[in-house]
Amino acid sequence: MSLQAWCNRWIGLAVLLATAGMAGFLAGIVGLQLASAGETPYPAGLLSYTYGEGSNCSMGSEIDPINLVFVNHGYSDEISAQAANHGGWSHDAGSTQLLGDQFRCEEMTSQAASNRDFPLQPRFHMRYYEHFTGPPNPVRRDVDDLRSIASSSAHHEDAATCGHAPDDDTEEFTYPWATVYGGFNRGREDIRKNWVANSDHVLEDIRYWDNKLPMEQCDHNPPFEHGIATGDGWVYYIRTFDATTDYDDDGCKNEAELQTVAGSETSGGRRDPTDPWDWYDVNQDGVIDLLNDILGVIQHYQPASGGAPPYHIAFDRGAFDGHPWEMTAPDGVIDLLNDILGVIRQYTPTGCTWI
Ligand SMILES: [Ca+2]
Ligand SMILES: [Ca+2]
Ligand SMILES: [Ca+2]
Ligand SMILES: [Ca+2]
Repeated sequence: MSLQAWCNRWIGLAVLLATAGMAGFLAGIVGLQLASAGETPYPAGLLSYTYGEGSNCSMGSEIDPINLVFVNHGYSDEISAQAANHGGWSHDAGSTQLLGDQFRCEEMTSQAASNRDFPLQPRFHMRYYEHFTGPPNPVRRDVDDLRSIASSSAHHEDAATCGHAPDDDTEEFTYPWATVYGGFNRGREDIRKNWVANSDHVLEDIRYWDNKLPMEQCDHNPPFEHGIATGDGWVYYIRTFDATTDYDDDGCKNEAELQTVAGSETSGGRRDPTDPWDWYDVNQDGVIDLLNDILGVIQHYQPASGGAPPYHIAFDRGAFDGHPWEMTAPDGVIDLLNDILGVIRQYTPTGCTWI
């Protein structure tokens, strides 16, 4: 078979392993625990390495393993801002690399590194790539960004005489949740420390991608310098929502909408933070109550298009599609079945809350 076909088969196998039960078995070996499955943000076809410029993302030109995936709000400007806020990774200098999926082989979107003022000192560094996965949101452009995913290769590296070189596998780094070896794994753990343990981002999943080719670094000079860095094949999926933001402007904040436990729908959960119609809060004050919301819809009862009283889109929803709170976009009439009963079904006087 051709090199390309062989490469595609290998990539397919890697993706398959990443999504299969292999993860649970291998978790014990490296001492990491697989997180609860939940939603599946893994985009089919996402490659598991970065590649050298001009390489066509082909087998044999791998450079760094992907070890992070930012989900839900993996927009490069946002990642850059978060990297600067959490750990001071504010320097965007470094060589470019490529990443592909089944459709593309493209240059990375951006990068971030620590130690901005001392570029010859050891530093953390990551490159990242946007993958837009969802359909455009017809309501708000910025909400589209919530549907984006970014994959990233993070590492810690020294400034060697030959250039930057990730810590080699002889170096051990201990975190409260794991001990890891080498600069690639250290970089990933530092993101977890800065973004999750010391901040409010969420480690949504840990998956095994099996991307652990030993990478020879420029300072590889045996027997004096080991110079080999190897990723351990594990990828952290980090949800980058800001808990205090209400992206879809429906009156319920992201973290509340993202609750998944049965029963959490009574506090705004099991909803979509990109869907402005699934929280029937007509004045967006965080509660769905009798006075403003239910009576508000009743007062705007207008079962025929163009009839009195005055129509306003805030009081209107379409029929629900799935759970009673999963209402579709306004349909131009405010009637009994969809709208008045719809808001009554979502009565939540205690408001949109989460723990
Ligand atoms: Ca919201
Ligand atoms: Ca919503
Ligand atoms: Ca309200
Ligand atoms: Ca309606």
